[in-house]
Amino acid sequence: MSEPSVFSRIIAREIPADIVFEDERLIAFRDIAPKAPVHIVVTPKTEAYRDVVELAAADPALLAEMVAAAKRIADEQADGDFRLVFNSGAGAGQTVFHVHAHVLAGGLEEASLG
Ligand code: DGP
Repeated sequence: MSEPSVFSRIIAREIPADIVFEDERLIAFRDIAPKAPVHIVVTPKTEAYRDVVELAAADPALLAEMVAAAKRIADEQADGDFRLVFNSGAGAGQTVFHVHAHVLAGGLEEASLG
């Protein structure tokens, strides 16, 4: 068995985090190194999926729950608009191989990707 991921340790309350949402299948907490005024990590409680590609193939309903949670968080913490980022692979900057979404919100107009 490999070590639990840092996110599993947050779920187990072994590492403190500023948790903003939790239900049976998901947890969401403030990123330790925020890249936007609102920067929340949304992650499944299961550590079964490394990245969004594995999650989408295995449990698309859980992926849809993550998107719905992101929208609720953006409604509560900002004006409802948000950017959803899934880093997939080390070459894309993924450092925690327990699938998660970055919800970025609040004053992103200056950092538009388009
Ligand atoms: P990624 O690079 O996509 O794998 O994103 C991992 C994110 O997780 C990164 O933005 C920082 C965040 N993170 C890592 N360790 C902790 C932690 O212990 N607490 C919190 N709140 N966030 C963490």
